[in-house]
Amino acid sequence: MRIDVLTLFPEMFPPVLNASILGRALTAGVAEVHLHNIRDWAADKHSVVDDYAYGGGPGMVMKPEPLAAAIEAVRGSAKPAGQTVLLTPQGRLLKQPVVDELAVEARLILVCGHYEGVDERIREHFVDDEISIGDYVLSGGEPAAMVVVDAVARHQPGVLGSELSLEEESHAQGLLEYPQYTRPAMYRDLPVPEILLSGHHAEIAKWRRRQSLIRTARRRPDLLAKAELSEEERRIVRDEMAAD
Ligand code: 4H7
Repeated sequence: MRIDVLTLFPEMFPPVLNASILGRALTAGVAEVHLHNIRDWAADKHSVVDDYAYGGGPGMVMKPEPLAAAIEAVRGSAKPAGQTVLLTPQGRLLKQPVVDELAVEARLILVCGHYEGVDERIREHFVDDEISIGDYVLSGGEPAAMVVVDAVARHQPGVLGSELSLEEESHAQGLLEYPQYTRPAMYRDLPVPEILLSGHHAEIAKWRRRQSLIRTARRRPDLLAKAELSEEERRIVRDEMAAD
């Protein structure tokens, strides 16, 4: 997969992209990220990319010409062109199914807005999709683009964890993950749950499933509406919700 990022601040990306599992995946060539500075497409000698808002009001708006030129140039630089996505608080919310949808594309162009936003004609005519990573405001789209790159790269074959089937991944099932422990078995006076040391794999699987259900019922009951649960699992959830 190839991801092109259009931004006024390309220097924000390498420290994040080169670290950890994501860094290893990109170095291994599992996905390519190409960074482009929108300012390189500004036409005037001062490389102006923003202007006052028509109708007045505070703050500046990203001018259409440099953005449109950047999108057209980058779209033309590889085939197939792929989806052009603007990161914006007004986009559709990024959930795992949206990540899965983006992850199967051969190419993605991520557009990062700044100032008070981008000229509406860009959204309408140069962008295929608008995505929000959550209901909060950022000063620029860059952190949101990094979230998309990370979430999408995890799905590429060869990335640690990507061989886990969607069946197995708890979030894909609409449940929160079970609690994790590692050595030592006793840390200060805090023991690891006995069952995890028992070697009884079937019992451990049952315990973990139960923990996922209890956690989801307590912390994210909204997720349970879509989760596929057995009758026994529904009973566990009911009991947990009643135990206040
Ligand atoms: C495009 C349009 C994404 C990009 C407007 C981006 C939150 C998210 C931005 C804006 C983002 C998200 C400009 C709107 C600055 C807010 C104060 C960049 N914020 N902005 N305004 N939730 N900001 O995914």
